Amino acid sequence: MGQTLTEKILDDHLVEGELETGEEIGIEIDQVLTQDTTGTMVWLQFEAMGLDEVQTELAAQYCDHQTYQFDFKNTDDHRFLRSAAGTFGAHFSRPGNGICHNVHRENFAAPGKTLLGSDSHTPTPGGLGQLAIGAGGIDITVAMGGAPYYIEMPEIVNVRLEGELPEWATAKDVILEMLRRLTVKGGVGKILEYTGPGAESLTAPERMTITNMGTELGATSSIFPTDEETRDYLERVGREDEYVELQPDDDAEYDDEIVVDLGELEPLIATPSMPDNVVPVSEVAGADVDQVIIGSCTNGAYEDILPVAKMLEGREIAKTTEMIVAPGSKQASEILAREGWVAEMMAAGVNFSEATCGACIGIGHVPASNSVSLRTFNRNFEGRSGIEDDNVYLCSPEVAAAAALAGEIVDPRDLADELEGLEDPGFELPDEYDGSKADLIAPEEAVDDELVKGPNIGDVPIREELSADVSGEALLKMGDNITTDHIIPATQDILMYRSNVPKLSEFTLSRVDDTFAERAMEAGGGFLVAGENYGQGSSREHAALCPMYLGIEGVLAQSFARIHRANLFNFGIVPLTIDEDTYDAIEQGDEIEIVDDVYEAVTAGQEEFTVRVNGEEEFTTTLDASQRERDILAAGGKLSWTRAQAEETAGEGASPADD
Ligand code: MIC
Ligand code: SF4
Repeated sequence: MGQTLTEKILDDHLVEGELETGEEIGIEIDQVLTQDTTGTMVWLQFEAMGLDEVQTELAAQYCDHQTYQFDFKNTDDHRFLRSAAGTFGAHFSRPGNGICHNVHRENFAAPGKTLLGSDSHTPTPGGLGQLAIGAGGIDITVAMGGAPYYIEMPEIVNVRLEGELPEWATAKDVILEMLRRLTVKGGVGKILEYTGPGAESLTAPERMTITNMGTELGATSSIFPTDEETRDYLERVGREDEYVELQPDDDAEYDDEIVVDLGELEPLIATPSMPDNVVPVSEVAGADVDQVIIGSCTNGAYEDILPVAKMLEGREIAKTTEMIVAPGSKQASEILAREGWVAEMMAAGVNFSEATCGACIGIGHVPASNSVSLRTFNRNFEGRSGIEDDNVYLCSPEVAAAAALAGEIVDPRDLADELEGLEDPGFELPDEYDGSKADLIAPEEAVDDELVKGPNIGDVPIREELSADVSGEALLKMGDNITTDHIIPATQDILMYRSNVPKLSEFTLSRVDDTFAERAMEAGGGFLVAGENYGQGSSREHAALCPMYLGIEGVLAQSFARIHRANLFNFGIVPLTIDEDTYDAIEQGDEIEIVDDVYEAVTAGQEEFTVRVNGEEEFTTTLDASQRERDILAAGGKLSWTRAQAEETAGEGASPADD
């Protein structure tokens, strides 16, 4: 039987298990990436594990999320990260050099390689045929130490693209259409493999907009086969020799198939406040727009900004609207500046920003009260922009630019009818991505050889072994689709404590209930109760680490998002799946008790756990986990487990010599 492209890459990297859907597999990781807000924990854990040198082919540390350095704590983090990259052997990308996914695809992403990154949008270079997966920080640490990455073999879905994009429809509309159809949980447990003539018709950067935002579907990863478009992109970034031809076999068997006819797409928009609230732009046309932002790892590349610049050339944006362009990489800014496009945009009224994530997580350009913001980003979770009752829409750069010109949401096709000379700007790559590499420090150029820790860099908290008795209060009951932005927001006031877990923990779930952290501390632990898709969104392990610090022992949810579920195991919190009746029956404040010797049952492979509520009613819950995950959970998390493993191996290694 033929293989899918994903199976081929997995097969090439397989060190344990079989490629059977649902089975746990261990794969070798070639490249890792981390960024400033997850990276500090990655390296602190690297140090705590006693590791001293990166073992993967390549590791890259980016500083991209909080580059304005509002507080010395941010700058201390960046300083620590440079010292860690230098000390342990990773590439270092200075603050302002760009968003990790953009800089990585320009400099390191390679077809056929595996990439693991502590950021949920790590799958971006899937558009270049790289198998890239987002994970929690400690999974990156362990992979950098040379260990395989373990994952449940996902279903592989063939997304067959037919036809070609019509005028004014873009790659962003392809992924918005996928979100409209599948919702934010439709990709959980799946890798989406794009094929067909429509896939061939897209350039590599367009493919990367789609693979980037596959994360919003909850997918493990998204990938395209390689072809002349891939080669063309690699040639333009000066790495043509890294091209490898990769295609699924003609008789490859997929678990499912979705067909999207590109020819039928039109400009789409995700309305507040979920990326899957997708409608045609025309449906919301006429709404006043106060702010427009072009940027992010989804649509912040040179190729995404150029169409905007062309649309704005010789025009001015509406007086009622502010427009910000925040490029995904400094290289994009540099090329646009050399070509004169930055000046054109400035003349049109654009506020041109440094290359950063920034506004995407509410750091800078926070919208005004009761205002509408149109962004080319990937997430519009409520409050993520930095103001609680925000109205953030997600759309293509073309739709965003049209709104800036009109001062209201408008279908760019209608605006083109109105504005003389306004044409679909098309999609163009620069001849060469020839920006400076001054902000990249290769391991051999390292300027530090020891860790530099400012006062904000704390210790890594460690949980004790799982106990036999797990009981406590249901401290908080939440609904469906709770995001990690609810659990630990990434806005500036909170983000600066990412390296200081005791302080950061004070903000845990504050967006849902600002008394939570205090109540949890007072109670000395307890449970969280949630509906479907708990923990969707980012990879931030702090969303498990902080509840762990507050003493949370278990989460009862109808379903979990993939990365967050792994993070719960990694920090020793028991994730139990409940059905709808159980969810309905449990109230906040109820006393919960797991009626088993939990340590014994977890390690013995028991799947069903009885949960007693208020000493009376009993419900059956499920722990769906591999033996490895169970052992990690029982050990109190991945740090303790990995240390114990290392001691065991050292012990075994020592005994023959002792004899
Ligand atoms: C995000 O888009 O939410 C982030 C900020 O990039 C996160 C990482 C983090 O929280 O540090 C992600 O996507 O994993
Ligand atoms: Fe940065 Fe936003 Fe991309 Fe996350 S989604 S990496 S915050 S640009």
